[in-house]
Amino acid sequence: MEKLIITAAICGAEVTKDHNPSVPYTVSEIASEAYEAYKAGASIIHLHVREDDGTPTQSKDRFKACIDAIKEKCDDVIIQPSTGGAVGMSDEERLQPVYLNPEMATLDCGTCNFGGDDIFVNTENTIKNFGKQMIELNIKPEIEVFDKGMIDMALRLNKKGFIKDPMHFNFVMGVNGGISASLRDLAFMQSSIPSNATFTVSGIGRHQFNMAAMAISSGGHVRVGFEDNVYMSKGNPASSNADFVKRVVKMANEIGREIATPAEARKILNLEGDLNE
Ligand code: KMH
Ligand code: ZN
Repeated sequence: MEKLIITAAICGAEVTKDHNPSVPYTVSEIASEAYEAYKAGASIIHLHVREDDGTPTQSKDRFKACIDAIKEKCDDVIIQPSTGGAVGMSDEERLQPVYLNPEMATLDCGTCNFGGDDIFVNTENTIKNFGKQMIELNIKPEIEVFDKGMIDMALRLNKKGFIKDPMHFNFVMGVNGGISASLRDLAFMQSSIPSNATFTVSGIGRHQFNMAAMAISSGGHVRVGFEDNVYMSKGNPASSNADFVKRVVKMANEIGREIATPAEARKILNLEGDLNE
């Protein structure tokens, strides 16, 4: 099996310090959480940014400040800004970090209920527009899918030239409104992507570690972090994103799957050179 790429989703847009006081907001908190996760074994930082008071923002300047601060501590880590932002943001707002020319960025491939009255909206035209911009800017999309139909959308847009091969997916499993977090559904998702595609699994909430175990043993990659979960176990809050990463490293070590460095992750994900060649 190829080495395991661990992505740390260090703060997300919806989780707050009320959920866990260690959720980072400020530039220095974000840089420090990213660095600790990197030292623990994460090769990708999935990045959302906040104002100092915790308000989610897609401001290009704030992304630049956070990316610069992370790169100062660990310049080889892969930074993957979110283009999902927070529920309710406009497409223009959401797209801002791609103009900083990151190596990767997320490309959410469908609309999903997000609990209560929240709907995370991604119309077909939004996805096409985001995909096109990423091709023009030579950014590798991490295709975020919250349900199986979103894989089918990505495959259609791949055929139409809005997403390049080889595709890299993130199966987000266990969102209230998306596909459930189960072995059956992971097998369904995995068998629905092309054989040259790679995938990461993000298990939401209490599903984080059991889905990580399934991803590790099925040849997938793993995302963990406060964006997806704030607890190590029921009632036991994590003290940092690095806690989650360390546990995934331990799980992988136990079954003999090695951890990818950022350089190895770049090879596995085909990030080097011109993605359009
Ligand atoms: N915060 C969600 C609305 C992404 O990063 O691309 C969207 C999200 C997906 O987290
Ligand atoms: Zn995100």
